[in-house]
Parts: sequence; structure tokens; C-alpha cells
Amino acid sequence: MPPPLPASALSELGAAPLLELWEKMVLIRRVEEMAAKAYTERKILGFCHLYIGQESVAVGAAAACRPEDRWITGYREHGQAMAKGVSPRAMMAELFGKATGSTNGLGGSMHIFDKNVHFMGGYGIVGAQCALGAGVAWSLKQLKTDAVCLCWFGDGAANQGAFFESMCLAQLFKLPIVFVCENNFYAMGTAVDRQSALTDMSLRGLGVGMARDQFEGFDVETVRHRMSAAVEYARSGAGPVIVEVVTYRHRGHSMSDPAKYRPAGELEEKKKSDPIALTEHRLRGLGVGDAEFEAVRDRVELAAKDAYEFADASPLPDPAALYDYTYAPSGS
Ligand SMILES: Cc1ncc(C[n+]2csc(CCOP(=O)(O)OP(=O)(O)O)c2C)c(N)n1
Ligand SMILES: [Mg+2]
Repeated sequence: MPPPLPASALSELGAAPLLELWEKMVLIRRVEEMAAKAYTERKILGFCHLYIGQESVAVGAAAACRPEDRWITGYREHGQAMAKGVSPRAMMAELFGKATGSTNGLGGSMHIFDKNVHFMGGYGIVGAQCALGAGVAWSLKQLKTDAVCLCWFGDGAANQGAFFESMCLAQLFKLPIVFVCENNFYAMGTAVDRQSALTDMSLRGLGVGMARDQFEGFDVETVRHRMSAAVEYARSGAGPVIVEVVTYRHRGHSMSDPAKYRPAGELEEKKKSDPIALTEHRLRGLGVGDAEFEAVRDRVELAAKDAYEFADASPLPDPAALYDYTYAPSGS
């Protein structure tokens, strides 16, 4: 059990809403654990990058956003997709490459996309989503909506040219975008202090005059609190914000990475800040008991199993549909 949280981190939300966030985090983790199992069964092929350990970041950010806000991200997107509202069924079926998946089975793990919940996709090219995200924010501004774009990327992506160029333009045009860097300590097998002299990536914003914030993201309520400030700043028309959230991935870079580059004991130490355990501890302090946790766990287990069975039983896409989404239909 993690140590008690400091008084300054006592619950803002209270038991019932916090239990809902806990449920979302547990659901994301269980669905990904199921995905890991399906991967070893060779029901999921190709790349598969798990988000396990980082759930508080996506769930806390979702609690700070409105449904109409757009999210765009990289390939480690299962958690963000589900936090934004992609159903476990559509997620899992996409991982299985089935026609019932969120991208009709044509995208797979790195390309979850769901227009209905304004999840504008995972992208496999590191940093590419920053340029696309600036474009999404540009369109939101032109359309005079007050929706905001959250553009997610990793510490490694913060070294990409596309990221710097996107920040420059976003600041120049005061676009409604929050650049969210999840610093999980590694880019594939390279530790953050071996890839960049500056390890707080939010400081990159200073070079273009952008508002910034940086904090640890293991506590879902802290994420919600700090992300609300960033999102509302961008929504007000004041311009973009860059936020670095310090987090940690418990698994390897992808399913094929045994993560031998970690210093001995690091993973065990970081697991003491497991976001799910931290929130459970806080909830117990708020009076939530075993029966309530069990009820949630049972519900989550059913949903994760249902997603797996749904994906397994679904048909493969029709090969005739292979090129359907390469180009927009003419005239559209
Ligand atoms: C343009 C480009 N260069 C390199 C790669 C190979 N690559 C895939 S993931 C990755 C590391 C990115 O790390 P980070 O941005 O920290 O994200 P994380 O995996 O930690 O979520 C690299 C170099 C790629 N996909 N695209
Ligand atoms: Mg990283």
C-alpha cells in the first residue's frame, strides 16, 4: 500500500466521482491486460504499445475536458482512446484487426480513431500528431467553436522538428491547443536524460512564449486539477499551453521489449506510485469499502471479457475495403 497522501492532496472530488475515475482507470488496465493475453495468443499481431502505469494521466485529463474537445495522439493511445469514450469493444476489435473495430479493422493498435467521441487518432510517426493537432486547433478556431484540442506526445517526440514547428505556429496564431507531453522516462530504450539536455519538456514552450506547466501525474485528481487550468486557458482564447506530465510505463516499449535497460529496482520503486493503488488508498480514506471495490472490479471484469469475446467473434474486414479510406471520395 502506498504511503498516505499529503494533506494538500486530499480529495477535491469526494468519494462517488473519484470512484468513477478509479473505475475508468481499472477498466483501461484490465482491457490492456486482456490485450496482452490476446497478443501472446497471436490474436493481436503487429505493434502493441501498452499504457499500463499511465492511466491517471488520460483519465484525469478527460475529467478536465468537455465531450466536444478533440484529442489527437501517438501510438500508445489505448488508454487515451478509452478515457475519451471509445468503447472497450471497438478498441479490442480494432486491436484484433476486425471489421467491428473503431477503424473498421484497418488501423490496428496504433491507429484507433473515433470521430463520434472526437478522438482524432493515434499516429505511428513520432511527433506527426503535433502538426496534425495544430491543424485541428486551427479548424476549431476558424469554426469559432470554443472546443479545445489536446495534443498528446511523449518525451521522445519532444525532440522532433514537427513538434517545434507546431508550437511556433500554435503560439503565433493563438490556437486553442494544449500540448500534453507524457514524460514516462523512456523513448523506446533511451532514458530521457540520454536524449535531451533539458528533461522538463514544458520548458521548450518558453522558446516561443507559450504558457506552461509541469507536474507529476500519478494522482488522477492532481491531473484533473492542473489540466483543467490548462484547458480553460486555451478555451478562453488566450492561446496554447504546453504541459509536461511526469509518469511511468510499467511495461516495455512494446509487447516485444523486455525493458532490460531499466536500472535495477526502478520499476519496483515507481510502482509505489501506481495511480490505481494511490486512488484506492484515497478512496478508503473517504470511507469506500471492500464491497464497493469488488462491485467495480466485477463490472470491469465483465466489460473486459465481453470486449475480448466480441473481438474474437467478429468478422475480418472485407479485403475489397482495403483501399476505401486511402483518399477522400471525390467531391467530399
Ligand atoms: C519519425 C519516427 N522516428 C522514429 C520512430 C521509431 N519510434 C517509435 S516509438 C519511438 C520512441 C518515442 O518515445 P516517446 O515519444 O517518449 O513515447 P513513448 O513510447 O514513451 O510513449 C521511436 C523512436 C517512429 N515511429 N517515427
Ligand atoms: Mg516516452
